[in-house]
Amino acid sequence: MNKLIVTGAILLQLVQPVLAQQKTDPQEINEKMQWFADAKLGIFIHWGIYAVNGIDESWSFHNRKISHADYMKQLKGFTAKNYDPQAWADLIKESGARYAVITTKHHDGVALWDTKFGKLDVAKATPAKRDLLTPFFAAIRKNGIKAGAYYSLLDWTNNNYPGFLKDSSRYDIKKDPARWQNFLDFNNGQMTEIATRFNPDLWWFDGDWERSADEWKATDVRKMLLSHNPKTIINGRLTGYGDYDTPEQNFPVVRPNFHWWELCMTINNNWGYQPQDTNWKTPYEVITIFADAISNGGNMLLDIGPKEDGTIPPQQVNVLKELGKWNKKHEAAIFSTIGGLPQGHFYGPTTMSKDSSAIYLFLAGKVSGQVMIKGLDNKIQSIKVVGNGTSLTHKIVGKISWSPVPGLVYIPVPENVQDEYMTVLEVKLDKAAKLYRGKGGLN
Ligand code: JFZ
Repeated sequence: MNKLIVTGAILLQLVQPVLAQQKTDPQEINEKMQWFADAKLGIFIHWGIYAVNGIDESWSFHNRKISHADYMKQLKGFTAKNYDPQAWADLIKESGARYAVITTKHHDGVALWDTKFGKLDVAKATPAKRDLLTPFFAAIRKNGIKAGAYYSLLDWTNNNYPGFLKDSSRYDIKKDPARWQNFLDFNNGQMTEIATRFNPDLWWFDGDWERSADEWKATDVRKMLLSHNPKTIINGRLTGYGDYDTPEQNFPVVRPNFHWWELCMTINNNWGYQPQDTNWKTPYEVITIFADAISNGGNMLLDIGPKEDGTIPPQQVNVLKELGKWNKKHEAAIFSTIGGLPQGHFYGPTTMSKDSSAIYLFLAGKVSGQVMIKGLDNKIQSIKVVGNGTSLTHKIVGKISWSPVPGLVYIPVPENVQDEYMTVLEVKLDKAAKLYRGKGGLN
């Protein structure tokens, strides 16, 4: 085989499976991760007392924008009085998401369920007066969606946690290991409650950065969660002892080197409800970012921030609904696909069927004229507009009979088949994609 030609199977292997520092049978982990790899879209929910004043979740007191005492006064205003978990689950279903992740406890230490560990939860300390998670997990699962628990390892309110305000610490854990152990017992107690009562399909840890893996006893935490549910998936923010990565700084430019990854993203600039933040991403922006993530083999976890009463801001509802319409129409090109062509073959996002015999081309905005694929060494069986069914023609340009370099594939895209956000074309090949990656000429 020409070394510059790669087949679909090899292409898959080029994506290095980077697993956490754990010894797991690769086949077992592949099986465990399959639903996540196929899911593509998750909805993240940041709901907490910070929605009362509409201020930064936890960070506002940590960064001294508000005193801790005033921050905690928000407890009195957290009512959840219009909370309709079934309506949330229906909206999430409508968005096309296959999983949802809710903040069970943020860095402020306020638990959204009635925990036996400590007094700081919405059942005991707010007018909501009840566990908000049980009905959420039930409604989400009723809709056939996987349910995840966000859990902050660090807890800036707990007196046995060393960190508090940004420039002050309560104690040195080396000098008082018993006090630190006390905190770990508290966290373990809460995590055990979550594992037993809600049995998350996914754990989304956060706040690991203040302590080391050894200090968190990360391997023990992992073991404990897997003993409750061997199939649960753990994100990478357990100081590296997770199953998949959450890339920093949002948008990867080149394909991340991990087998499984997820881009978490807000719809405006904040995770929680903040009425003054009107910097909304448009459906077009969210859809093109989503296409980019799946093109590079990742998922998107799109965040909403409900108000204290449980209503979801209309701008977020609108983005989820528009995204949902687009997802439904283009389902075949999105869910259960794999990351697409490496850069250079097509100027835009692409995905592929699992056997790589179909390539999906994502065309942003309105296309005038034609799109083009380079270096595709296959016969094309058909080209169709996804969700519309129209067959398109193509022309092979510049193929030289004696050269191994494939010709360029030009595809005219008529205006009347185009989607308002992103048009998707399905290019069916004779067999698994064979890509020419050379420099042209004789090789
Ligand atoms: C964390 C939280 O501090 C924040 O409040 C929010 O819950 C968010 C989802 O997660 O913030 C982070 C943590 C890590 C990164 C970015 C934001 N990171 O690694 O880039």
